[in-house]
Amino acid sequence: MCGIVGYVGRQPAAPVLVEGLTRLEYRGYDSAGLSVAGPNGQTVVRRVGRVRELEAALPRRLPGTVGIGHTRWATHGPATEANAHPHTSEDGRVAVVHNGIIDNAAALRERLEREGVTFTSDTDTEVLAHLIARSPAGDLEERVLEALDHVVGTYAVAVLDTAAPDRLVVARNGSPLILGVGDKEMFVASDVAALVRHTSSVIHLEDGELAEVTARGYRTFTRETHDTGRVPTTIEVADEDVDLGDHGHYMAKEIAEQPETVARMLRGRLDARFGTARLDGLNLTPRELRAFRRVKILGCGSAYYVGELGALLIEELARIPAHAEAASEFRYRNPIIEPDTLYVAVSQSGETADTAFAVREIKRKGGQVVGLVNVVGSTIARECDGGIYLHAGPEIAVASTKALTHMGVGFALLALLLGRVRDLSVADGQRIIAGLERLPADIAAVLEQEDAVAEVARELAGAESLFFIGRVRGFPVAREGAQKFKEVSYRHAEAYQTSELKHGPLALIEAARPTVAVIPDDELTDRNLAAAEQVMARGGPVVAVTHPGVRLGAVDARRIDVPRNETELDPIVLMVPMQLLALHAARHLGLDIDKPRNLAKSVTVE
Ligand code: HGA
Repeated sequence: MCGIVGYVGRQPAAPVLVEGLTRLEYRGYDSAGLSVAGPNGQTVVRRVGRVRELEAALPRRLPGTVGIGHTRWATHGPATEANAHPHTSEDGRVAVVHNGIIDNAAALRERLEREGVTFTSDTDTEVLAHLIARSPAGDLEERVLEALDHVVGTYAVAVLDTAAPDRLVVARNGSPLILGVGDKEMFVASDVAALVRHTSSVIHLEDGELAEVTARGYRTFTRETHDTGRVPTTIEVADEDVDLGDHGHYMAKEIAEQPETVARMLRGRLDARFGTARLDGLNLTPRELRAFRRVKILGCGSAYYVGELGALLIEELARIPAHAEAASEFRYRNPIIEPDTLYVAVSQSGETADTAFAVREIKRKGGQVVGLVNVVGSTIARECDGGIYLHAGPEIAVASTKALTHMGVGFALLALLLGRVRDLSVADGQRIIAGLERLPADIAAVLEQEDAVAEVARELAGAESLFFIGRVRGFPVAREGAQKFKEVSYRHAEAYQTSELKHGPLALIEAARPTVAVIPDDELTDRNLAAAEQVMARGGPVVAVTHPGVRLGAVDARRIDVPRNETELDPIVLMVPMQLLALHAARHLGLDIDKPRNLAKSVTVE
């Protein structure tokens, strides 16, 4: 999704903006641009394509110390230079960068055109530049406020006006925006990744909040309050967390980090004596936890699939009916919100617009919602009543890996806690805790087989189309396996319940269409083996993602073995080879692993 950076200070702004935009590249974008205010007005440069192409196009001398920059992910109008941000007013005085969608842009454009304004882009954003430039209000802060009064929609905006060249005015409504406080310099960004090199002192703006930012500091305000008096907090993201190191790709780095990050996530959260989890951030007492009669999980894409895994874990350990639904569907269907249901919103970034909307709808109807979120201080994390931070560290690759594993662990902790306030015995709780403690080593054991998995991945990369199958707890693993594979290798990959194979898709099985079958060592192994045999009998190649104890017998499959954990936790480990299959298939095909085409990291628009 789009990224915003801004700078006001003592250094030339352009290199700071370019560096910040490079840090936001992981979010996915189609074009980039920046504007720097100098003694003779501002210089706007925009390019379709990568930030390095923008950098190459910059004039050699660009000494201004105030500027804004943007990476665009088009929603209104194609990816062209004219549509790239910043957008400027007709006299070139006001420049605007914007993330989000202005819902009433068409009506505003029509009105402005009637008043004689000539538009130079197809974007919704451009109306803002004209509205601010034409506002009858006084100084820049007031003109931005006045212009935003006409606007319906979501935005994070940063505005530069050469009539007030010592400042930026920024505003947030529904899209994240953060101020970074430096020494006689200030930064603005839509994502902390763009700030970490410069400062750890940040302010997350709230919806409806604006800020005036100069080299000397900042003032935050709203339409009603002259000064909301926000004070900075300290973020813990270190510079090296967002550096690639020796890894060829962020996806590879993030997969490799998992043993360490999972161990970190578990620290302090396991109570071995009482066989339960410590999740103070949920803000729920045992009595409140006991009162829930249902759990409803909401997430999008992979977070939804891990949510399905979470629902199974909760049903198995706590015996409470639990169900996952795509938040992107839930929000559009006037959902029934029940007071005795615990709602769980799952999102890596905490900014997923569809999930955030679902959270608001639940709260509007009086429901109780907790978050499973990675990014501390993000919108969903702040709007939920409580939650479990995933502590996976920054995830840069568009295709999520470690954050999903952490979501699986988060659900296991939640299921354990819900189980222990009901009928799960201490002994069973302790068994799950021992399993959780083994997870880092089990994941490390899967990663040790990377070369062998890569070989299988190269074979699979040759197929135009594949099936991923799994049964019960194996099905979310298959769904996520197919999702990851299609996201980064662009191969058609379809997930099916193993049990449903004979009810339709078997018709498609042939030598050119391999099947990746999840076959854990559990009470369903025989059923899964029988299905794999049916695939092979029709000439379909099979890759079994399985446990060492499973005897494939007549099934002549390639096998990938993962260590056995506790049955309920096995799916978390089984997801790891799926990540490696996708990574290595994409590597073999020479694709842009960290930034798959058409996809963006945090989907902050509808
Ligand atoms: N609507 C604007 C910005 C799009 C955006 O925020 N994408 O993530 C445009 O189309 O330029």
